Amino acid sequence: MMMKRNLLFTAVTALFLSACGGGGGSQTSAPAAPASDASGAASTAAAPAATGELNIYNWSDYVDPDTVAAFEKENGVTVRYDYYDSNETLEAKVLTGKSGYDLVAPSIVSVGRQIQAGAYQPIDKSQISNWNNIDPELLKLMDQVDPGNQYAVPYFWGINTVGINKDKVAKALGDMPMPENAWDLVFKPEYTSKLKSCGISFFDSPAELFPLALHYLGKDANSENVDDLKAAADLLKAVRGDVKRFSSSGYIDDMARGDLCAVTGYGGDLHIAQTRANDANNGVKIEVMVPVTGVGVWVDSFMIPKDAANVANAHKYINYTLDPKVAAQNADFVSYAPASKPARDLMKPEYAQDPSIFPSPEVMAKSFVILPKSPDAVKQSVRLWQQLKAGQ
Ligand code: SPD
Repeated sequence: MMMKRNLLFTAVTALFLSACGGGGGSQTSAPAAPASDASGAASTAAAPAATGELNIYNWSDYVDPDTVAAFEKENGVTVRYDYYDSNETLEAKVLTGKSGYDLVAPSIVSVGRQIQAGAYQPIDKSQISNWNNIDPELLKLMDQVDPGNQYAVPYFWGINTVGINKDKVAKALGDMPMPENAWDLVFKPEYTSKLKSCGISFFDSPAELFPLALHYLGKDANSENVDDLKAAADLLKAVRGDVKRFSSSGYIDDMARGDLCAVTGYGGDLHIAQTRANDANNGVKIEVMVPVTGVGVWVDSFMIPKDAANVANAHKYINYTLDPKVAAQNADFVSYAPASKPARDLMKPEYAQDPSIFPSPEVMAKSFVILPKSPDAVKQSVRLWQQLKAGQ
């Protein structure tokens, strides 16, 4: 297990060391369920058992509605698109074996376990002509949980970090200067006691929050040691009373409205909050911070559930999202780093060069990949999490 963890870390460091430039921009509206107008263009691809439908279950705020609409139009396929905001929710559905979906997008933390549980069917790479666009470092990283890259096709990767409402934080801190380590804002009582007045939000997921707390304490972010997990829970308990809400997606609009001032969040989602505030012209200035002590890193991949009914369309959609132009437009909307490597150069420059979307090698060297945990460690962290939320 330790060797696997080291390999994962080495691979992710290589990913960021090898990163190169591109550009960015984004839209404001929440990605509503795409129009379901299958306008008919007959598919020309020679795919087996072509159907007219595709059922996707993916993270919220994780696709440009235009990407889906264009796919529907080009392929004569009607897409049903549903959303989740945690790996736990997705896992509960795919492990039943009757998900009702043709495509889902778990994070690296869940991929290995779900493959072993028999939840997925292998990808037919002959149907993914854009396969070679995938960043090889991402494939190397995913190979550690999906040997041979047989089941999972990377979509986006990103970071777990801190976002702030600059003016509200400055006002709440008063004479107190901003900390050098941005994690202090959410994990250190001296700061949280002040920021409580303008609203702190934490991820509503032990799998996201415990690694951040462990890393903050200087421990292995992926530690499964019971004492380490208890220490992380104690850290969180010390600031629990200052936390206004636990949310893994609702914080986006709360931040954009100015109802929260310091949150743990997904990097791209914090950018979406920033864009929504800018578009609303409401004076809310959001900063997506990149703490010098590092961030949590993840990769989300498309996978085809065992019970998928529209397998050919699932392959077509995966292939479509890897097209550099499509991937760049989609990435500009969701503000995450696309798995399609050539897409970065086609993104708007302010995103392609944004260190909170493509972190620097220095930050990456201090960061960690959120890795799979043993069932016992998951049970233990869930137990501690429930106590924390209950205020015990
Ligand atoms: N709104 C899209 C959020 C994507 C989050 N990816 C998963 C991160 C798992 N640690």
